[in-house]
Amino acid sequence: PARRIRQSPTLERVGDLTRTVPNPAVLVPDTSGPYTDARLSVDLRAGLGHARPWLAGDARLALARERHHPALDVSGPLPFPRVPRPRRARPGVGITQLQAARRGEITPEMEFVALREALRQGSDFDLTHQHPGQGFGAVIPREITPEFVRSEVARGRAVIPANINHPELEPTIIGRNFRVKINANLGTSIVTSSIEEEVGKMIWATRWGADTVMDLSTGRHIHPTREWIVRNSAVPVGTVPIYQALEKVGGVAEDLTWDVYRDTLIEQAEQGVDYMTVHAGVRLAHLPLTARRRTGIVSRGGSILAKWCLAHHRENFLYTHFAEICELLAAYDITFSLGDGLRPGSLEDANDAAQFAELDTLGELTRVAWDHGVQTMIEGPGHVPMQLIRENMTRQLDVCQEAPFYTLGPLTTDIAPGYDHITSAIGAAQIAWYGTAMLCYVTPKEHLGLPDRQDVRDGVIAYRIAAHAADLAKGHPGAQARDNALSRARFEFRWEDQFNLSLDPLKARALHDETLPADAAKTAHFCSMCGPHFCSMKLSHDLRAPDVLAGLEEKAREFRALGGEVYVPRPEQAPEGE
Ligand code: IRN
Ligand code: FE2
Repeated sequence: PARRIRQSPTLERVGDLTRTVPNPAVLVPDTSGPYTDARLSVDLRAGLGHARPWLAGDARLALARERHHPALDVSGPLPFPRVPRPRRARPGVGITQLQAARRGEITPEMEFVALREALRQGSDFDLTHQHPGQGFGAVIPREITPEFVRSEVARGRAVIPANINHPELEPTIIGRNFRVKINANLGTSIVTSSIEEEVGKMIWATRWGADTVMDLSTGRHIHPTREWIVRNSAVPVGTVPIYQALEKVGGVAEDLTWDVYRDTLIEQAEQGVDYMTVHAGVRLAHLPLTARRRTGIVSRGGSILAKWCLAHHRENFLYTHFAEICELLAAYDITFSLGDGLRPGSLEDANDAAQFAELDTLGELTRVAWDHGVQTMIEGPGHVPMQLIRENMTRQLDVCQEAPFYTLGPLTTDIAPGYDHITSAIGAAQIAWYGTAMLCYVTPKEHLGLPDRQDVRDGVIAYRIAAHAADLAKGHPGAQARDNALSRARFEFRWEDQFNLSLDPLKARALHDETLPADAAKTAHFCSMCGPHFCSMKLSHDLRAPDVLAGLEEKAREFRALGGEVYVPRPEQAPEGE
C-alpha cells in the first residue's frame, strides 16, 4: 500500500561544468489499492480480486454463516461472485482481531497493517525529523512491529475494521499510536446521484487518500449500491444501518422495531461492511438535556432514535438490545463506531450536558462491547470552538478507556458555509494532535448539499493535510521526510518533483501553468508569484554563488585581522552621541 515517487537529479555547478547528483525515490502511503496502476482496467462488475486469500481457508467465515445465515431476500441481481466457502470453525473460539490479539495471536491482518505503518514516508530518503514531536500521551515507537500492533489491538487502543466477508480489503489500523486516518462519506440520497456515481466517488476518494469510506446511502437502491461499493473497495467500508432500517419502514421513525433493525444489520454484515455506526448512546433520559440547545439534535441517526424514544416513551432499542448487537458484530468481526447522536451542531452547544452524558454512556457500552470481544471506536463532534477542543479528547480517553476516537471535524466556527472543509480541518488538525485516531472529512458542501467529485477531492485533501500536520506534530517516524524532499525540490527549482511530491500534483501543476505554461518554465528559477528579480529562493542561491562566498570570506578575514571581537571597548574621547 505504498507509492514510489521518482525524482529528477540535482544539477550542481562545478566551475564551468554541471554535475548531476541523483535524488532517491520517495515512498509515500497509498490507499488507492489496485486503482493506483493506471494501466489496470478494473471491471466494476467483476469486483476486485481478493487481497486476503487466507480468508478462504479461514474457519471464521463458516462460523459466521452457520450462526447467522439469513434467509434474507437480498433483492436485485448481484453480479458478483460470492466469497469462497471455508472450513469449519472450532466452536467456542472467538474470531475477532481483538479476541485473537488477547490470545496472543498475530493475524495476517496485523502483519499487513504493521507493514503499512512501518513504511516510512520516503524510506530511502533522509529520515530526520528535525523537530521532535509532542504526543499528548501517544507512545509511538520508532519501529512498528506486528507484536506492537497486536498489543495495541488487545488493549482496545486500536482497531482493524475487517469483516470476514470483505476479502477485497487491504486492512488498515486505527489508533492514536499509528498514522492518523481519514474517512470520506459517500452515498446516494433520494434527491440525487446514481450507483455508478457513488462507486466512482469511492475510487476517487481513495485515489486522493481516504483511508476508509462510509456509504451513507438513503433512498432507493441502498442494497445494490453498497454491494457495488464493497466489492470494489480496497479500504474498510462503514455504514449506519439505522438509515436503511428507516427506509424499510417507509421513513416513519416511530415504526422502527428491533426486528427490522436486526435484519438490516445482518444483511449489511453479510455484504461485508467493516464497521457500523450504532447510536446506542442516545438514551431517553438524555433527551431533555437537548431541549434548550441552539440547534437541537443534528445527527441524522440521533434524531431518528430520539424521535422513536419520545414517540414510545421508551428506552432506545439499540441500548436495550446492545448485547445482541455485540454478538452479531463479533460473528463477522465488524467494528463498532459508537455514534455521537447528541453531538453539538453549533459552537453554542459545544461541550454541553447532553453531549457529555452521551459520552459517559458510550464509555459504559465500550466495556460491554469489549466483554463480547468486539472492536470499538467512539464517534465525536461536531462544532467546537478551539478553546474547548482539548476537553473533548481528555474526557473521551478517560471515559472510554483509550478506545480510538473518531471525530467529525470539529468545525471551529459556524460562519463559513461553502468553506466548512477549512473551518473543520482546523479543528481536525488540533484534535488529531491531541490523540484522535480517525477524522471524518467535511466537504465544502457541508450544510448545503450532496458533495460531488470535486467536493470529495477538496474534502479529502483538506483532511489529509490535517492528518499529516498531526503526524508531524506527534513525531510519527518518517512523517517529515516527504516535507523535506518537497522543500528541497522547491529550493532547487525542480518543479516536476515539487508537483509530484505534493498531495495534489494535478492542482499544483495546473496553478503553476496558469501563468507559465511553457516547458522551459519547469526548470526556471522563479515563478510568476514574484518574477525573476524578486524570487527569494533565487536570491538565496545567488548569495551562495562562488564569487559571493569569496567576498564573504574576504570580509571574514578582515574581521579576524581586527581581533575577531564582537564587542570592542569604546574609543577614548569619543565625540558626544557616538
Ligand atoms: C463521525 C464522527 N461523528 C459522526 N461521524 C460521522 O458522521 C458518522 O460516522 C457518519 O458517517 C456521519 C453521519 O452520522 P449521523 O449524522 O447519523 O450521526
Ligand atoms: Fe453541522
